[in-house]
Amino acid sequence: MTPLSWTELEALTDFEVDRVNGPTNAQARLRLFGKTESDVRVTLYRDNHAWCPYCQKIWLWLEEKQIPYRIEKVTMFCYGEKESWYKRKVPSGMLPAIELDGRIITESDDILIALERVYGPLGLGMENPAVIPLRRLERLLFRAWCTWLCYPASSAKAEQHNRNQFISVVAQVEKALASTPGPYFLDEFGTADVIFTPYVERMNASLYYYKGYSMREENPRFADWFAAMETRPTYRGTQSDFHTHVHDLPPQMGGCYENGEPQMLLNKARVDNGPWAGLPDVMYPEPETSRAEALHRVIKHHRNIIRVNPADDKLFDEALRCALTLMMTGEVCTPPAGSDAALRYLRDRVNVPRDMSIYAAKRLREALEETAALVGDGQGSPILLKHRRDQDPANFV
Ligand SMILES: N[C@@H](CCC(=O)N[C@@H](CS)C(=O)NCC(=O)O)C(=O)O
Repeated sequence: MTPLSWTELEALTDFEVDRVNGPTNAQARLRLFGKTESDVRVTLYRDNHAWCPYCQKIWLWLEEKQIPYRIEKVTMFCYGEKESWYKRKVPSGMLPAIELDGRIITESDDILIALERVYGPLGLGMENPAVIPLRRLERLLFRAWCTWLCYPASSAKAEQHNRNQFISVVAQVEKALASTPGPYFLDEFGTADVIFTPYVERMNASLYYYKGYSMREENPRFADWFAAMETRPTYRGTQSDFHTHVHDLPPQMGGCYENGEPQMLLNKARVDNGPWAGLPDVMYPEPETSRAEALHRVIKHHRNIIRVNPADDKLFDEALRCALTLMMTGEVCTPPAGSDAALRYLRDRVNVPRDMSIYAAKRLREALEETAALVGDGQGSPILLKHRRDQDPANFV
């Protein structure tokens, strides 16, 4: 069959969310939580793609506390040129930063402490004696993760040693989680949970893909904690997927090293080529709106999506509509010959939560892959490891 036109596709989605007052989302520039603009005292400077872990920490905290705030997006060095207006505010160019009543504050921990002074803590606060050892444990886990993931192991023995080191710190995390009756780090959800969130999300993704180790599936307390986090609409709005993280981390971390083991190779193939359903990056049930959301987001940006794709515009326009037609109607529609690489180029560049939420992205990647497979096994240009200037936001304006 011939693919639906853009107008016909548009009629198949009524997905719309209130970016300002509705659920947590990566596209908002202003968050009010039902209050007015005159209540805004905070601006959060965070990266365009929601790749920066320390930004996620502040973002999640503001969402949990429902503090009215503005969002200004800034480019990270790994994917483009840092904005000169930002360097005037923050000469190092580092993210995140906030402007609170006109005062610039950097360093995520200092930002949370400053916010607590104005708005009160989230559960137990940063300097609470119960939270301080958990903050230390988070850094210990972070270092063990970096040592395993971000340096080449000199031998199989060294690789095993780094793995054991990491697993021994995870055991301490399991113990901390087991010491409270609920799923969270302390009796009530709070700052400590927010602090662990960004990197454990990245550990879960990167160790699955580069080391064949499924943190979420091998650690029951951690699994319960993750499941509890996923009940929170705030976390769902900031949550990324395996595909996004395994490809955003190498340029940020200066490299991620595969161990080449059989399980690792299987995991890697699955994250890159699908099937994406059932990966342990998300476990809450799929919302009914996931396809409509994916369609809505692609339609909104389709001109740029087509323009930045290396393929011929007309060819890719038709191929993309074939994939969207399949996603929405289940009707198989063969794309033009030679469009397989172009479809997979997009499959590899869908980003969560920047572009859409986790299940929407799984549906879109799946439709792009199934459509590409009808005409060939051509791959898009490889995702780069040293930088990601293919993602320069300037190309998407
Ligand atoms: N200690 C800082 C670390 C912040 C940090 O490392 N930020 C990275 C991004 S995750 C950054 O801004 N790098 C500069 C860039 O990538 O442009 C904090 O906690 O805020």
